[in-house]
Amino acid sequence: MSLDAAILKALRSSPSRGVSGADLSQQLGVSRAAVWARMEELRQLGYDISASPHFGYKLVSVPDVLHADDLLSRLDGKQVIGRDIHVFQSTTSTNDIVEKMARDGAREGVVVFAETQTQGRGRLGRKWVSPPKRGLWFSILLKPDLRPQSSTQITVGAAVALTRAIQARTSIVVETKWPNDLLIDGRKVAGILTELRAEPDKIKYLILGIGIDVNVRPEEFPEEIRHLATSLRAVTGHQVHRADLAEAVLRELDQVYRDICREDFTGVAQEWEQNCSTIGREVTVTFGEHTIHGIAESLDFDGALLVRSQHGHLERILGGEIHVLPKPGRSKGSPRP
Ligand code: BT5
Repeated sequence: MSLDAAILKALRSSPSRGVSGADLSQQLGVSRAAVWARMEELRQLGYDISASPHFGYKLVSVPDVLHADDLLSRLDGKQVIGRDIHVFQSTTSTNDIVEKMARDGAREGVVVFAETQTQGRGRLGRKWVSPPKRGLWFSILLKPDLRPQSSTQITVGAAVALTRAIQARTSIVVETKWPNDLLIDGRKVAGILTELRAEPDKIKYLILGIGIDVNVRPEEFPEEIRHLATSLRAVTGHQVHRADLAEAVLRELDQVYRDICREDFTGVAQEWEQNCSTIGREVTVTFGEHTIHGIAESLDFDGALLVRSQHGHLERILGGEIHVLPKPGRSKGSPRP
């Protein structure tokens, strides 16, 4: 852990009493002058750190910036997801950076955030809009011991983790749409992009890319998606602290990932089904030229969506475009019962 991360961790562990320069210097094995110099640097970055002869140093407030040392200092050091964190001011796509790290042999669990992306992407070559400093745009390298067909478990697990973290930090209950959308009142607030390198029966590595619209203002979405997208700020009416949310998201992702690696996907699937706007609904699934129409019944053991087709067959859906049809209701002119 870097010196900045160790200092922030020590300050967080004693929020009311503060920590003296002498204690910090002893704890961290550096001089008091070195501690003082790091405090100055952190203040330059916007961290409000008070200092008094009586109480020592105290962390008063944290800026709304993403800072790798700050994020690392919030985690317990035993987690897989977030054992190494990088923050870029701008990238093409965080998935590209992680892909390169994976090819260079990085360990699983590394997380790359960017304050903005110039070529953020969704599935099937679609664009992902990433306005600077308004969201959490990040990717994680994972090496799960799963068959490629089961990678949907990771996407579904990520949706569960995001749902928990968003609810904990904002009290908003988001809906999930299989496999990768998080919605509020039918508008998309987050998306998940899972990209893999695999051998026929084993995942070599998987890149989990996540975009959360935290403080995006409606006018910052391009016109063509304004009616489809929303942000946590737009819904709550106030700014949401991105580093606090990032901390909650990383903790929940780590928890869910451990469950999946322990082959305990059932609990994750049940939680997903509770928040899901797809199960029980009439859906159309399109793969290229091919379309299936039916009722989404449940999730299979590996995360596939089970759809009962018009012809009564149970179809396992692992990809494609899913469209949830509106619930049947009375049309305007229909008589009241
Ligand atoms: C997704 O694709 O929802 C996956 C999005 C993953 C984004 C993250 S950000 C970090 C990492 N690095 C990347 O380059 N990507 C990942 P899909 O289901 O294909 O949805 C894409 C569609 O969502 C677009 O065609 C737009 O209609 C809409 N969209 C684009 N930007 C959006 C935004 N910021 N918020 C809500 N909707 C958006």
